[in-house]
Parts: sequence; structure tokens; C-alpha cells
Amino acid sequence: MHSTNMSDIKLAMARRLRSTPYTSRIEKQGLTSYTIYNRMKLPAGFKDSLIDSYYHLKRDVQAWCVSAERQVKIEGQDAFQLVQLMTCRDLSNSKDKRCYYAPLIDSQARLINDPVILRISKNEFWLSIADSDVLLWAKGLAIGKNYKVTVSEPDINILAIQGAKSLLLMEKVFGKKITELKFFGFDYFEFNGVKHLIARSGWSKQSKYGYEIYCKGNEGLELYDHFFDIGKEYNIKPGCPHLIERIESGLLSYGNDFDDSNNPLEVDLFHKFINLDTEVEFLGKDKLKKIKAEGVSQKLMGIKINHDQINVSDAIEITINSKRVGELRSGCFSPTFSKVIGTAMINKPFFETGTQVEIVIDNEIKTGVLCNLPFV
Ligand code: THG
Repeated sequence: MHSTNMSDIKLAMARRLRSTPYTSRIEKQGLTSYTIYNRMKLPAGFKDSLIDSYYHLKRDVQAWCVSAERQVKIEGQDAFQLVQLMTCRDLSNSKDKRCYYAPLIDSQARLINDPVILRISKNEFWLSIADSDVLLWAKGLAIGKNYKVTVSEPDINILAIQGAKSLLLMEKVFGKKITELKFFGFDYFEFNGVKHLIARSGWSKQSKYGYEIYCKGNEGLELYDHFFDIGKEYNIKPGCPHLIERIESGLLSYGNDFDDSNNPLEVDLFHKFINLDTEVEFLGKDKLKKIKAEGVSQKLMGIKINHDQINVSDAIEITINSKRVGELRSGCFSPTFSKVIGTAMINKPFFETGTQVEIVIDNEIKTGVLCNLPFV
């Protein structure tokens, strides 16, 4: 029997691993890998190396197909109530045309998802979800609570413009008005007679934040081609959410850094989105109060490791004097720190900044030190 080299294993494609309108373009532009996210193809790499695309994102501009960030649309007179039931972030002062990053939790305060929530109007919200089943969860809650809402997944395919020159490119296409869009605000902008919802947001912190264009069906294709026609002067390239840039920036990934075995208090970056001291009611509130009173038993930390390469496809044990104290959940080589950096779920009482730990990479024991997130 021959054993197989991991890098030779291919993911078999099928219709149920949904395509996006942009895949027709991207597959001709040097795409080398997909990952699967919400049962949809999400581009994960192009011909340029990870390091080359990192510098490209920091200097120039990229177009990303992030259609796999599916929308769960909640509409109707009880829309607000249903959305608020699902998140520990108090949305009672939320405003139309604003986005809200919000942890969703269940009755045991376990993390269900961490969507960007768009408030379209008082009676219509879109949950732009990470990789877990929110559609059925929302439908089930609506039935159980007898809410007057419709819950659906509209065919919206986000095209993101990210990177240092994203603002310049967007201004060239949509005019000066787009430069007035504030962080996590959205508005409607026209291109060739088609109105698109565009938000100042995205999973990259270059140029503070880039832009996300929520395109209906294949209405984004003309725009996609136009970006590549007129984006040459900004050296536009196709790209995708970038492993290194997102770890350096402290942008978290559901299923990697945390999942439904975690509660949001275990993640410091979520603390500002947990409102336990207001009147608002949501699933898991009592449980969260209890966890807060008792203190968490583990915490997501940053880690810096003295090594120059890593590939994290599963959690890697972290030890102190050979005793397990937690696990590495995401990691990469960071050009900024000239070290491996990553996120690690660390048990109490070891989750302190400055704690020295060990980790086995490439069959060798490496040393690391814990730190707070984000890195930059
Ligand atoms: N954009 C949209 N939908 C998404 C993502 C996205 N859905 C899936 C996934 N990404 C959800 N996860 C995140 C994680 C972090 C952020 C957004 C979505 C983010 N966080 C900022 C931060 O941490 O600084 C902003 C937080 C804040 O409100 O202050 O942007 O990328 N459409």
C-alpha cells in the first residue's frame, strides 16, 4: 500500500458545492484552489505565492469573490425581534444602512456564527454569515416563537474590493460619493443602470477597510470585468481572503479560531459585542451572565512562535513542560514579525500574556509566547 501525500489529495467537485457567478471569470485568471464555505466554492489561492499576494494586498488592490458569505434575509414585522433573539449584541439602537458585527449564540451561549448584520430597514435584516447553518436555525426559531417573518437566502453574491488602493479604484468607478461611506456604513450606488448595495467593510484591514458589493444574481459580472479594465493603473489582481493579513489584523474565522464548543466570553475581541447590562433579551443571556460571574475556563490568545513556516489543517497541541495547556487553531508565517503567528485556545490559568509554551512543528519542538489579539 502506498500512503498518499496530503498535497496530492483533491477535493472532488459536484453541483452541491455551489458555484458563483464570478467562478467563470476567476478560473481563467489563475485560480489554484477553492475551499468550501456554506456549501459554496470560496477561492482560496491564485498562482501568485501567499507572500506575493500579501504584499500585493498591502500595496495595490484586489477583487475577491466572497459570494460564499451567504445572506440570511429576515423580513417582516417581527424581523427585529428574531434578529435580536439570536445575538448578544444589543441592536436596539441600530440604524438603517449600517452594518453590525455580531456573535450569534444559542441558549447555552455557544457560538452559532459571527455574521455581519445589515440593517436594511426596521423590518428587514440581512445576516451575512460565516460558515455554519444559520438559515435553518432562524427558520426554526421563527416557527417556535410564532414570529411574523419570512426567512430566506436571496441569491446575493458579494464582490469585495480590498487592499491599499481600494478607495481609489472605487472612486474611479462610482464617483466621489463613495468616499463619504463610513466604516461599516452602506448605501446604494449605480453602475450601468444597475443599483448595488455597497458597504465599507470586509475581511481585510488594508486602507482601514475595503468595500463589499452585494450583487444580485449575476449582476456583478459587468462590474467585475469593468474593475479589471480600468483597474490596471492600480495593478488590480484577483484575490481572496488572505490567511496572513487576516491573522495579523485579528479578523476571526468561525470553525477555525472558535466554534460551537466556545462561548463569546472566551474571545476578548467579542467583549465589545456582548451586552449583558441592558434590558434586551436574547438566547443564552442567563448562561452568559453565569459564565461571566464564574470566569471563563479557556481563552483565545495570540501566539508568536520561533519558526519560519507552518500549515495548520487541524488543531496542534500546545504544552508547558510537556503538559497540554491548549491548542493552536490558526497559524501562518508573518512577514511583519518574521515569526510564525497564530491563534490558540488556552486553558486557565495559562492564558496570560508573556507565558512561554512549546509546540511541535515539523517533528521538532518549537518555543512560543502568548500575547493579546490583534497582533497589529
Ligand atoms: N463580510 C461580510 N460577511 C462576512 C464576512 C465579511 N461573513 C462571514 C465572515 N466575514 C464573518 N466574520 C467577520 C469577522 C470580522 C469582521 C467581519 C466579519 C470584521 N471585524 C472588524 C474588527 O474586528 O475590527 C469590525 C468589528 C467592529 O464592528 O468594530 O470586520 O468579512 N459581508
